[in-house]
Amino acid sequence: MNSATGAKAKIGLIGLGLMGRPMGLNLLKAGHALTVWNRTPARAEALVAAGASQAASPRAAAEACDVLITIVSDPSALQEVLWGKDGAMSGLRRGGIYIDSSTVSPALARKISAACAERGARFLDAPVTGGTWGAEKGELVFMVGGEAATLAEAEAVLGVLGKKWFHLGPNGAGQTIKLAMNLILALQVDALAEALALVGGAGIAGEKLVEVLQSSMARAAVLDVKAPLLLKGEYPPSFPLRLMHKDLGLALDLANQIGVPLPATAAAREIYSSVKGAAKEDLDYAAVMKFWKG
Ligand code: NA7
Repeated sequence: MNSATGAKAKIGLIGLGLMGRPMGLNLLKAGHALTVWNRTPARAEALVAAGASQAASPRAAAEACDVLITIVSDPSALQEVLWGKDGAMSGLRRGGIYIDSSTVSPALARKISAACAERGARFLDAPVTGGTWGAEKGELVFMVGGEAATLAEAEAVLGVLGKKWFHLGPNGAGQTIKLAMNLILALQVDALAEALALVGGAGIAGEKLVEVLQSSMARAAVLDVKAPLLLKGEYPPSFPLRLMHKDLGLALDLANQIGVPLPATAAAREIYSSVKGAAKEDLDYAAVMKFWKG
């Protein structure tokens, strides 16, 4: 099959960080021809060893593919790869599909959508949840904004990277839902850290609290994944705190634009800011516990 999104579709992947690298490996395992580009070229080594081609620029990566995927840190990184020197936007093919899985602002997603339309390319904002674990297992969940017909064509590729996708509305809708979801995750972990600080301060082992929570209405998947990290005080980055901090900022910017107050998010962001400012290394967002425990 050699359609834009068929089993042998040519894929371009820009951004080979914690998420992009395992996603690229899954695309190769599924038999897709893969062209990659990363700002730090050495990070492409594992993928090139597994059969990917390394493009000389974002533009060259876009030119070489039917479906382009980007997954870079933040809005400025994405603007750089799209509109910077030899940017990907100038290489997008007429009729091609471009999927951005970075978490950025809904406004940027709409700006990209308009630029793609001018080139005759189709765009999906498709941020993900599932972290590095989901990226490695091919079990990411995509929150998609864009045309339903474009999503239908992209499903063969999304199905290699994830198990579920939700069509949420026009371009920008995927990013809006992603920011709302991350706001909840940030507050959940912040609340857990705060409660553990209270319990610890009262001389009771944090494990006791977690044990009870697991049998209560406060039970949540985030407890299974993050409570052990908070209890041990070890925070290897799965979803880095710097990125959660960025997402809280994006949620607050959006709230400001549309006039919705987010008081709990604003308070939590200050706490994440404080930990981020003091951190000397890249830590998971579970490190919000350091606000209380240093
Ligand atoms: P990482 O592991 O921090 O990786 C970020 C990627 O973004 C990595 O490939 C970076 O390249 C790239 N990046 C960062 N800034 C730039 C600029 N200015 N230009 C080009 N490329 C850049 O993040 P994750 O993989 O965990 O997450 C990616 C996205 O998914 C993010 O939006 C999350 O919120 C969700 P580098 O290797 O540093 O040269």
